[in-house]
Amino acid sequence: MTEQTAPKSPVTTEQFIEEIKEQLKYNQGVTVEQATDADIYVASSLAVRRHLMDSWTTTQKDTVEGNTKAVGYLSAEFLMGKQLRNALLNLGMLSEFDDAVKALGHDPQLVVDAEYEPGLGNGGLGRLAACFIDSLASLGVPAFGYGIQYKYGIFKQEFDAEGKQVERPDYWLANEEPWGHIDYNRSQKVSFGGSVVEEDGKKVWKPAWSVRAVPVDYMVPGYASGRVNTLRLWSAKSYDEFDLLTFNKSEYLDAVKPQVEAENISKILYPEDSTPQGKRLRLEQQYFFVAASLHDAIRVFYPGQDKPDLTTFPNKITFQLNDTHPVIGIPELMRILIDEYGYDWNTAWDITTKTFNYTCHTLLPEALEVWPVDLISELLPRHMQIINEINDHFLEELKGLTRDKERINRMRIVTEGDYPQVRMAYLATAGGSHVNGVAELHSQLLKDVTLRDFSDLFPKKFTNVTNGVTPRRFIRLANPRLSALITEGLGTDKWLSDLELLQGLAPLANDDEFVKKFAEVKHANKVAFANFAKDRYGFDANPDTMFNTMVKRLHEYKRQSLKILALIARYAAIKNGTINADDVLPRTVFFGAKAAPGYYMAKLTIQLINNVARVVNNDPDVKGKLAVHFPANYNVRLAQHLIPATELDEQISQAGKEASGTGNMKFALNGALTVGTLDGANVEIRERVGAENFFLFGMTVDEVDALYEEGYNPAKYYEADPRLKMAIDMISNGTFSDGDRNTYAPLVADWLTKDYFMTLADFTSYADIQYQIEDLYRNPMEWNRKAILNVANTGFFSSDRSMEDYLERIWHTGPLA
Ligand code: TH1
Repeated sequence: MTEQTAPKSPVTTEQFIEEIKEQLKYNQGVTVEQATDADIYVASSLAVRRHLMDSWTTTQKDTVEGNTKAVGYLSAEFLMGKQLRNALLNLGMLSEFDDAVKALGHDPQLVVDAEYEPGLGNGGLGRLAACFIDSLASLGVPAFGYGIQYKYGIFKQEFDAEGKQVERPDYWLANEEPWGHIDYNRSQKVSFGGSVVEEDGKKVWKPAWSVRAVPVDYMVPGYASGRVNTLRLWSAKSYDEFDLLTFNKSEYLDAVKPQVEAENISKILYPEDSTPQGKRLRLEQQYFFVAASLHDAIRVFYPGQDKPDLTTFPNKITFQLNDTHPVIGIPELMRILIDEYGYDWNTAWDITTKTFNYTCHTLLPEALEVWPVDLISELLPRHMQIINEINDHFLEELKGLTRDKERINRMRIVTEGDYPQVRMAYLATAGGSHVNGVAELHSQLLKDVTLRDFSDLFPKKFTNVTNGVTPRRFIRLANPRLSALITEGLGTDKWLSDLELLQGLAPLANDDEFVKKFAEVKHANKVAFANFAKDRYGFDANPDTMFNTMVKRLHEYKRQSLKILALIARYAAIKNGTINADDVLPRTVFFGAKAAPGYYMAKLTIQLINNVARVVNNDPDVKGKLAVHFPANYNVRLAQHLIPATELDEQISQAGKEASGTGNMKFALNGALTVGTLDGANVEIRERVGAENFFLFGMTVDEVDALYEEGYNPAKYYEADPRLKMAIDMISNGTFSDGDRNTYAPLVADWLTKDYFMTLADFTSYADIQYQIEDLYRNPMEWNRKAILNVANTGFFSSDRSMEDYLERIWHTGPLA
């Protein structure tokens, strides 16, 4: 990326005040005196949006008229976070905003807080999509994000009196939302069901029902690039054509039923992360947004053309399939080309395979989507025919490549048997040009295990692009103190658009003055977080203790239970005097995690964490030594507050299970040290920051495999380490359930008999490395030197770099001229 200095504000503070006043008057219809923080928020957002408008229209025009291929990022999730401050940063208006808002008698922080965070994603996958479109705009690459404007985003998490997770609906659109622009005039018709008939020797799909996909456009402003791309999220509306036949029979409610149900398609985000929910509505959602997006791209790139030459389509736009969720786009493009535009099979297949690429984000076999043939046939009968034909052609192709019949059989896109299924990852691999994993280790395991047959026969298709995160949101906005220190240390702010410049900080790790300033920044962030936590959640966190954080979705493979077991062991050791109270390094542990509403073990783990927190925080014996806090409803906003205040980050999944992780990158870039396993992007982070600046523990992928092979017996580990035995016994005997021995029995039984993710096997090395961590922490200068080296050496993990890798290895395109 070409380095940029911070952009210059297009307005003075005085001008901006006038613009806000004008919006207050003509949009909200309130006077300055009447205006609430929320009014100021809406008015200033609308004013900021106007400043983006010119760049937005020129970017769209250049995208269509220029000869640079655009990128279409198809994703069921975009976890954007709040928009206002990001737009201000990218326009260079942060300080003008602060001053204008103050002049109008409001607190800028409260105005920014009035924005309601859209939660249109579950976790890493959705946040990655948001980072990627930010980076594409910042690089000046023409791009569209395509997804769904869910009416209800990820549920709002609360905890009840027993510490159990309660899910509340997140009706984010109940608030005035100034960023999305609904464009009824660019809507698309998406059809479902019905049957396929033969007419003049051609197959013709006669659908049973249709919905109207209405685009809601969000501007995606680049940082200092002068470019503004589009995130187009589809919302489902019904057509007002009644089924008059039914209506005449005076069954009004039956007549409107299909209309009412049509709008359900974009009503709710599925709250499962890394596990699919093979539900009909989910497939409807997938087809809905993908079909609308493909037709939209044809409309955009061939304006007003009845018979466009779609053999040029792959030169206009390349579509990235974000996991398997949009893979139904492959048969849909085939259908469009053959049925709607009359191309023959081979031409259509050539266009389609050139158009799509597929990113796989997981290794868990249960997370690879498969759809029953029966369901697809019912919902999308023409697509099922096309998928069968793709499968037939593909099997023919394979026969030309190998004589190994078993292998060919394993690679079937459509399985055989009584309940045949379509494997979407296989369809994506066959129907696109490239397949990539999201970290080196993950891409390797994809080739060696998950998609091995494919990589053996099509080795050139496979590549890696390691994930990244945007430094604008996750350093500059989240951590202004560190940002200022980095700029001071480097003597430039160009690092925000060329994050490898952070390497220039490495020598400063030996400069005691700089190290002290760095320590002061971290401490100030801890104080700020403690104040925020007190204000927002009502708990006291002592900034003079080590801040140790584990935030991510709750999943057994991520092993929050390893953390909680070690924490209980530590609690017991202090209480029983096994360790001398004076030798205990005071620590405050923060958890943040949502569990899928139907994921029983994950929800029970949440309850356990909350109750450990309750017991520990109320025990005078450990007061000042150990505290545990679990703020509810972890989201992008909380991440932006907590990450900069964290000193020790936990990335402790079982090796071979976390595809990448992106939290790990955000923490390292904000100067936290990581305790972690050799999993996902941890491997690359450790390589870059140096083994001596990373707390490594636990089994490797090979050791994990060997142990499964040998026969894993978790009870052996329970017997072998008295700390572990003590922790589990305390859970069983009711220490964290008011004496009730049954509450956590399912967790305990699982640990002692199954423990699929080998939490117990990694316990000892995890508990042992804590001594090393605490020894280092007792030497603040040494700790902070290592933290600075983490910042200095993780510039690679900018999503700008990820985008450059995609451009070079997969998309073969670049910035607009
Ligand atoms: C996550 C991966 O678990 C994580 O390791 C990775 O960093 C992130 O994607 C971004 O690449 C995934 N999220 C989902 C969500 C669904 C299905 C599969 C995955 S993998 C719904």
